[in-house]
Amino acid sequence: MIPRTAVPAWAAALAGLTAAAVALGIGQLAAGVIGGDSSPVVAVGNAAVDLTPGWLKDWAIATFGENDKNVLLGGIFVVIALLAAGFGLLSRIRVGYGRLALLVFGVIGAWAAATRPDAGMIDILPALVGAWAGTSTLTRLFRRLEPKDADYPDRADSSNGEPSDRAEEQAAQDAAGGVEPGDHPQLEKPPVMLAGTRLRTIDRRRLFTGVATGAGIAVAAGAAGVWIGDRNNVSAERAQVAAELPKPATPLAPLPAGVDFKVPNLSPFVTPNHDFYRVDTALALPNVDPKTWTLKIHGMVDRPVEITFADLLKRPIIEADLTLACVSNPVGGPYVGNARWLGVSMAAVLREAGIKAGADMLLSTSADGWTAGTPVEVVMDGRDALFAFAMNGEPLPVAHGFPVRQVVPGLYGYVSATKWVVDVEVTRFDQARAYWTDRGWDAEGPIKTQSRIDTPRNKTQPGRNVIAGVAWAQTKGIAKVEVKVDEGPWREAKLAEVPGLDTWRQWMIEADLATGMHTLSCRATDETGYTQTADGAPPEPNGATGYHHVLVETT
Ligand SMILES: Nc1nc2c(c(=O)[nH]1)N[C@H]1C(S)=C(S)[C@@H](COP(=O)(O)O)O[C@H]1N2
Ligand SMILES: [Mo]
Repeated sequence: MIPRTAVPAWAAALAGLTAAAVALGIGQLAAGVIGGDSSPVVAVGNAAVDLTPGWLKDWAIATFGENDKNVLLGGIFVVIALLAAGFGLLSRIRVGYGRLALLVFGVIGAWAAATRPDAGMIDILPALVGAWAGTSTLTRLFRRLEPKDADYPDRADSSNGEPSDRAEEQAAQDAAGGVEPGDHPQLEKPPVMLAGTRLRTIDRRRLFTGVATGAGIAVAAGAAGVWIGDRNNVSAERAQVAAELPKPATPLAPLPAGVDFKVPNLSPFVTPNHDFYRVDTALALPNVDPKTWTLKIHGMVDRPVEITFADLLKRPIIEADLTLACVSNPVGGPYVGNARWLGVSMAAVLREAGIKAGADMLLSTSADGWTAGTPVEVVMDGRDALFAFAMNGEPLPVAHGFPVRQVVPGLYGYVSATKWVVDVEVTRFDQARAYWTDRGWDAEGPIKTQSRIDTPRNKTQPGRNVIAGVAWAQTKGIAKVEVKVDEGPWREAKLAEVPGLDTWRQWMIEADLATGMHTLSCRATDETGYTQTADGAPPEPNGATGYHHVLVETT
């Protein structure tokens, strides 16, 4: 049987979209009032991130870089819009179907919100309240869409009518009071829509005022929700930490002037916080209040320890220059940065807890449920592994782990640099698996000796050129960087000074480049005497290798 599709498809789709917009807006408002990160869209997005297979995530990071989250959110909105239009079309058959579809969608949103690691039962409310608002919008809009006018046989006849049918139906509608001639006093010929085999009219003005009202409610509620939600953010707490930032027990000497060649387009030795690369799985940044933050150390320990933020700041404070690198960084890529950190020795805290024999892994967990597995031995070997709370003289930016994160020299971030860290379980590699280990990456991730050309990158002028970049081999130190132009000899670059072994090191060299295309290559040798391998490997499963080559054109 052909459904009674009296409502034109575009109008039904528009009603569906409006209903979904109201659902999202009201959901956002509820999320703002409740607090936390329970916005249904964000929850669905986070669940999508977690359910995404590793290879797809790697592809997204490689393709969209730090924009991957915006692309994902954009994609989620597109999917929601398509579904919403579909729900509208479904409602043409029966409004109840559209309502049901919206409710199911709300339940999925509620499920996504409730299963976030930092969620409580209350976090199901925004999605459910939103779905309820959406279904009621849908019903109202469809009520406005009910055809008030009968067919216009005179028009239909000229196209493809079956006059007798139509006359019958006309009579039926008249009998049911379906004709309200007063509805269109201003129109001689009301808009006529072709729907199914019948011609129908809808009252566009009523529809559009309904849609406009819905859109207004959606925008106002959504904006209010975001505004209220923002009050939960921790910028005030961060400012307070900034005002009381403690001093290190033994402050580092100021950085030597020679750390920075100050060559244009060469990465500065210290990466400003706002330029520091960001890689994480969080769609909405966790807002962790230092006043309620605690860090639990438990598992294979003699005495479980729980530390408050105030306790942490009272411990001996260590200052360290160290370069963080992401395992996803391709050769020549941007996911590496250097900062001066303030923190507390992880080893000291762990010694206090007393690590039991046989434990070889520290499974750290963030406020949003992400995990990293770090070798016990690495953290205890005397390097500056920190529970860090400051970066370049400021409390950690929220995006970089406020109030506390781990940083461990010599390990890629995915096995060590847990942001918003709240829990460390002392365990064993054969008993626990961390977030990325379940997604195709190695359980252990020592940083590989690497070098990168920062300038020139694609075009330059002929003649004398400065070629410059950075190289890193944290905990080992960079001993030598060599540069090659086309098939010329490897020439040793000049190295900048460094404050220690845990940071990257700038290098530069001058070269004469004739007009045309040139391939520049670089390779680093660390203080152990190891020269980075020329063999190319992708980031997965344990870090990219190969020389960085740059093709430049001199014009
Ligand atoms: N909570 C949390 N911490 C995390 C991650 C994450 O996804 N969630 N990503 C890790 C990875 S893969 C890297 S490379 C570093 C990046 O730190 P940054 O964003 O401060 O540069 O954080 C690590 N810490
Ligand atoms: Mo990473």
